Amino acid sequence: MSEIETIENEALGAVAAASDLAALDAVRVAELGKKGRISGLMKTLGSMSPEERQTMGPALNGLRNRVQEAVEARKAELEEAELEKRLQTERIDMTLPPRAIPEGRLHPVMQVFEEVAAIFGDMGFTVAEGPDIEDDWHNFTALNFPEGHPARETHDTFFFHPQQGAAPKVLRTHTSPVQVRVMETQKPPIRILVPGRVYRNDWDATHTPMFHQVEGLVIDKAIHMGHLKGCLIDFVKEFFEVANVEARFRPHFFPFTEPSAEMDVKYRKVGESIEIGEGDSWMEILGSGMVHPNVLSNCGIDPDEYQGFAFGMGIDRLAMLKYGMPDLRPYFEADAGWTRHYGFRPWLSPSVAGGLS
Ligand code: 2NM
Repeated sequence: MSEIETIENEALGAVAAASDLAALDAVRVAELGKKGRISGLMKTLGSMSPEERQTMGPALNGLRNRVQEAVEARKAELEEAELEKRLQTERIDMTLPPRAIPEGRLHPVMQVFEEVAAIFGDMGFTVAEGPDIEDDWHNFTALNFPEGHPARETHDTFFFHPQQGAAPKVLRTHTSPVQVRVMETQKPPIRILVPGRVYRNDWDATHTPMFHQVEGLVIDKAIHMGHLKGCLIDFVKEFFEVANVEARFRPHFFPFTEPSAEMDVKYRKVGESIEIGEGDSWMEILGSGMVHPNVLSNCGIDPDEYQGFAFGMGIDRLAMLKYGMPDLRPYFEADAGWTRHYGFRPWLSPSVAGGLS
């Protein structure tokens, strides 16, 4: 047997014997690699006589090609076997029940949005929304904050860089601009509820620069303070799930309502927790009033034909009160432990008839 035949038998034997891809690659390197045996033989062609090269050249090329083909074929075989093995061992039985999977929770603020919307929804309100970035008209001027009026300063407004000639855009400081947009485009009767994020440049133990509000607006021909009181007292009873709520309406000032009133409710402390409705102390929970005639005319509604009431409340503190959360700061820290503890199961939509929480 010639040397070439011996090498070929040995090489093909080693290829056939390789039992996995790593072993096969070791054979390939030993024979065909830069320093491999067959590659070494190929290098000797240069120093042969032309006659010798004429026979050895094709012989060595043939050897190299046959070994290369054997390696490729074996590689395909081993890869196929490896895939088959993985398909067997990694097979999943889709009929098995799932293992415990991590479950997302609804943030208490979103839960309270849904609860408030359910209560007012039952009274015939629909939810309206609008942009977080507002212009000066919708956030201030239309709402009876005159230009240069000190009431504008009390809002700690975040301003955008002004565009040429125009008053700077703002991050809305309340959701009232949405009421303006609705009044500008819809004919009364209007009965809307406006939940949303609002922004003020204020950051301490009880204030965050972004917080959540719900405001409401009712406009019709003969709406009066009695409707305002009845509606809001009913709301507080439903929200805190108590039969009795003692409330008082205390005169206040807002540029967009006249008269304006803050609503206080009685409460008592029981140990660490707070019970709303009755007790020996008053707590302020929302602001309200009869929509100012200037606001109505600014929005294209005739104040001699229509009037209405509006109200607004901070949702973050309401959520703390209802669900006994002692601290506002974890609201925005995305701590999974906190959300597991205080969060709500998604998809269980609150309703007045079916239960709020
Ligand atoms: C409040 C308190 C009182 C209010 C007024 C209006 C509008 F657009 F109709 F003029 N929207 N919201 C309002 C009234 C908001 O928040 C404490």
